[in-house]
This record gives sequence, C-alpha cells and structure tokens, in this order.
Amino acid sequence: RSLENERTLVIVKPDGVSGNYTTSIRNIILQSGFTIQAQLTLHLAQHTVTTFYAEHSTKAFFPSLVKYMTSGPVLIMVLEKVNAIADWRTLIGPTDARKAKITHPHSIRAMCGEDLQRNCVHGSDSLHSAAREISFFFPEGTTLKHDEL
Ligand code: DGI
Repeated sequence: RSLENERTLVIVKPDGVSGNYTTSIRNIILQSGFTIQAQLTLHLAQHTVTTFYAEHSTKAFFPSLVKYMTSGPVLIMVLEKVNAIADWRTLIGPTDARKAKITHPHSIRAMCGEDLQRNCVHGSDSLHSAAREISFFFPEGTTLKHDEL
C-alpha cells in the first residue's frame, strides 16, 4: 500500500449513464475521499473501445463487449487519492455484477450492474494500466494537472 497519491481511470458504462447512476456514483466517489481530476462524457466509437480493450480482442465475448460499450454515452473520470487504484476496485466489487449482488451487496457493481458484461463501471487494475488508460483519454498537457502519475 503506497502512501503516495495515485490516479485511476473510471468509466461509468452506458447502462450506468442511461440508468441515471452518475449522481450516486459521484457521491460515493467524493464521500470516499477521492478528488475528481478530470471528467469527460463521450459516446465511444468502435475503434476507441477496440483499442482500449485490446487485451481482450481475442476473447469470444469481445464483439459483444464492443457493442455494449458503444451502445450509449459513457462518463470517464480521473480520480485521485492515496491508494486510489486498489480502493476504487474494492468499491466497485467483482467483475460479475450478478455475483457482486450476493458477495459484495454494498458495492457499486451490485448497485447498478446486471451481469458479467453489463457491470456498470470500470476501474484501472494496476499502476501500469492506470497510466495507459489515463493518457489514452486525457493526452498529457491538456486536461490534467502536471503531477506525475
Ligand atoms: O477489470 P474488470 O473490468 O473487472 O474485468 P476484465 O478486465 O477482466 O474485463 C473487462 C470487461 O470485459 C469487463 O468489465 C466486462 C467484460 N468481460 C470480462 N469477462 C467477460 C466479459 N464480458 C462477457 N460477456 N463475458 C466475459 O467472460
């Protein structure tokens, strides 16, 4: 557990935005001690999702994942606090929202997700992927402040 501030990339996925969960999610974020460093609402293009989720491109579920992630606008945020990456992953709960409802009933995915694919929110899973994902949506020098990741 690092005592340095970290940044993590959050995506409120299409079902989270269309289901009007963004206010609840923002409240949880602020109550949990994160600051919102940047935010952006976008309707992702197919090639954007394909690049963002490149590590899954060979999986059988990939076409379905791309279809889902391009089905409506998403809210993308950069959050900052000490231990942001692990703490956000804890708050969102397990990938499969159906399981989250049983094992982590107070998690964000239990609140607004539906199943393994439609799981409402994204969170970076490591320092390395946080750096990649943040610069993917917020190229250096535009939206973010100058702090090192
Ligand atoms: O880091 P996570 O989002 O928790 O999970 P991940 O990096 O393993 O997968 C990225 C996303 O891909 C996940 O949020 C939902 C989707 N996904 C993962 N595994 C499956 C899946 N979608 C379907 N339909 N089936 C899967 O097995």
